[in-house]
Amino acid sequence: MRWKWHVAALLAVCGSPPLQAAVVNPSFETGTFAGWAVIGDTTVVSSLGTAAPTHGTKMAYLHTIGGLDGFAVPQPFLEAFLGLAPGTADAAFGADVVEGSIISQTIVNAGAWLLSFDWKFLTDESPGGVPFNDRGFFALVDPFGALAAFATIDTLIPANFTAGTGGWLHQTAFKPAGSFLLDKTGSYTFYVGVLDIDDSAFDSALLIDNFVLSPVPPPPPVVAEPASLSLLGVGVGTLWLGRRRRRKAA
Ligand SMILES: [Ca+2]
Ligand SMILES: [Ca+2]
Repeated sequence: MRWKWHVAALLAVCGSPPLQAAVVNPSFETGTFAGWAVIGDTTVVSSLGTAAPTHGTKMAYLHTIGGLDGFAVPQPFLEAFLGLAPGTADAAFGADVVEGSIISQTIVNAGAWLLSFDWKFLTDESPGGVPFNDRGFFALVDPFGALAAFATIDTLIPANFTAGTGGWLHQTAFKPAGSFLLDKTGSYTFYVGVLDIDDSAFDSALLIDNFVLSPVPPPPPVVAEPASLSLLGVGVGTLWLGRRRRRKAA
């Protein structure tokens, strides 16, 4: 998938989120979207039915309905927010994007870091249904405007779902979305959102929490292979026996 991202255009459209060397408000514990750019219907909650934050006491809640702090917005507004050229969201997502809600943040990167977070997808669509494959998505855009990582959580696999909560018919587990590499120097922008696909008759939602930037772990230390260890053991044993013999002979 090749997306044409225009981060500069994005910043012009939705205002410039502050640049920072870490994720600001990474677990939504302020109870707000401080540090984030948002579009659509987004809010911060302490719980949703039986669903609880995976870190702290707050989490982000995005959905494709209207009525909380705003309304899910149609495709042209999503494209502007994402820095996509008008009319290109369908090609970018490989589906008929109808409406949605997205949050975003920009990080100034130096060195090599892994970005991770948790998400839970909830839907009134029937899991396994095609079309109407609503989805949550994550997109990471590197300092050169290229798509560096992309992940989705969607309705395609019924086995991923249990009975829903918080007024939703179906839900996935609240699980890690993955670890995404930032290894170029400069500004990365990442987006997490939920999209209504094909129509707006049945809605979907996304719970998001616990953004963490971790240093890329160093390569594991080189350990001697078992064969080498046994050879070393033989050598030490021989040496010890040799000394013993010499001492006895003396
Ligand atoms: Ca939290
Ligand atoms: Ca839908």
